[in-house]
Amino acid sequence: MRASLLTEEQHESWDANGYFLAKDFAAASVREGMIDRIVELARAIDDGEERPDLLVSPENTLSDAPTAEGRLSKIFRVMRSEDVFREFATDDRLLAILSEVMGRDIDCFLSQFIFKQPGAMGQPWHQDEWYFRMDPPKQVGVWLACTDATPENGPLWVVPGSHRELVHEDVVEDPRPGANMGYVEIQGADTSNEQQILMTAGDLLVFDCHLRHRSTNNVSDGMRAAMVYHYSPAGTEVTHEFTFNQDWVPVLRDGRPALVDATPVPIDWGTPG
Ligand SMILES: O=C(O)CCC(=O)C(=O)O
Repeated sequence: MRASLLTEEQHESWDANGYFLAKDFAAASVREGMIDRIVELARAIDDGEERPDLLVSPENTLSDAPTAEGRLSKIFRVMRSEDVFREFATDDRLLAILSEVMGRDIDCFLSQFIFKQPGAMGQPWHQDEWYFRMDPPKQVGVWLACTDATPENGPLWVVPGSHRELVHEDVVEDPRPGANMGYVEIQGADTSNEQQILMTAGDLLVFDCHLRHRSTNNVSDGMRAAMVYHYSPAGTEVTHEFTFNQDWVPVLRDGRPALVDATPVPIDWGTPG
C-alpha cells in the first residue's frame, strides 16, 4: 500500500474540521506567474479582446480604479486554456492530495482567480455547496494564496466542523450596497468557533464544500490575491441551473492524470426565458 501523502495532522483536520493546510505548496514563480497572467488578461479584455471562454466579474465598489486589474474581482474558467492555471490544476502533487480525499476519478469544474485590491469587500458566510447543488455533494475546493493572507487584507475565516452540516437554506442576498454579483449570506448559524486562516504566499487550503466560510474586507494598502479551484468526483450530476461559470475538465482517471484538452470552450449561457 502506498504511504499517505497527507500528514496525520492533515488527515485529522480533514475529518474533524473539514479542511487542512498544505504549507509552502506553490513556488513563487507559479503564483507570481498567475498574478502576471491575470493582469495581462484583465488589461487585454478591457482593451476589447474577445474571450468568450472566460467570465470576468468586477469589484463593484472599485469601479473608479485607474487600472483594469484594480477594477477586477474575479476571472472564472481560466483553468482549461491558460497554461499557468491548467498546469497547477493538474500538478501531480495536487492530484495526489485530492485523490486521498476524493478517490481516483476526478474532474475540475470551477476555476477562479480572485483579486482583492485595497478597499475590496469580503465575501459573507456561505457554503460553496449552496451554489453547486451536485449529486453526490462531495465537492472539494483548493484556495492557493498567491500573496500572503493577513488579518488586514481580507483572509478567509472558517467554522471548523461545519462541513458535516447540510446546505443552509436560510440565506439572503448580501445586503451591503455595492456587494459583488452572487454574494449571499447564511442567516442565524452559530459562528462562535470561527477561525481565521492566515496564510503565507504559496500555502494551499483544501476544504470541503459544505464548510461555512467567509472573507473579510481588504483594509490594508496592498492587494490580496488567490487562485481557487473546485473539484468533483467524475460522474457527478449537476442539478443547479446556475452553471455558466463552470467548465468540466477531467483531470484524473483511474488514479492517472488525464490529458486535458486546452481548446477554449465558450461559456454556455443557457436558453433565455
Ligand atoms: O477569497 C475570498 O475572498 C472568498 C473566496 C470564497 O469564499 C470562495 O471561493 O468560496
